[in-house]
Amino acid sequence: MIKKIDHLGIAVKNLDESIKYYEEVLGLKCVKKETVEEQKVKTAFIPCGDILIELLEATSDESPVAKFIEKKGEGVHHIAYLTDDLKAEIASFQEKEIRMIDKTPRDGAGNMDIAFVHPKSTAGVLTELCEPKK
Ligand code: CMX
Repeated sequence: MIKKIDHLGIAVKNLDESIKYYEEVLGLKCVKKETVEEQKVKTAFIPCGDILIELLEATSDESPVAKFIEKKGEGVHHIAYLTDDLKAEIASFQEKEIRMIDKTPRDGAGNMDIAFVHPKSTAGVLTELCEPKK
């Protein structure tokens, strides 16, 4: 079952420069930075209420985030929904003929298993499903 929005992923060119806006202007606080090798990104997590802002900086030109910024510029990259059963969610999406980028869970930031859903199946919004690792 989808529980809530877990985080908003925002593609940025420079993590440290972008954190300044969230901390100095919005008055929020970056609580964690983490590199996710598999996704070729550096991430920074900034809580806002019970939702996280996840800033994403590419660590390679081959990163999906580098490609996104090249095409669209910095900005909102994906929405991530928290689920209590990622595998069941993936199966349910596939039954409904929704195009999964990840057909099996993979490692994400924040000690989560994640799976991405293609934006062409989700009214244009790259969507992540995530479940805390057990
Ligand atoms: N949001 C909305 N649409 C997007 C998008 C995004 N973030 N990224 C790409 N698209 C659109 C493109 O604009 C394109 O649309 P058009 O054909 O109308 O131009 C279409 O999707 C296909 O894009 P593409 O450029 O041909 O394909 P890419 O090689 O860039 O791949 C995608 C796009 C979504 C399949 C790829 O980025 C992907 O697999 N993403 C999932 C993994 C990821 O994003 N990881 C980084 C975050 C990791 C983390 O949060 O930990």
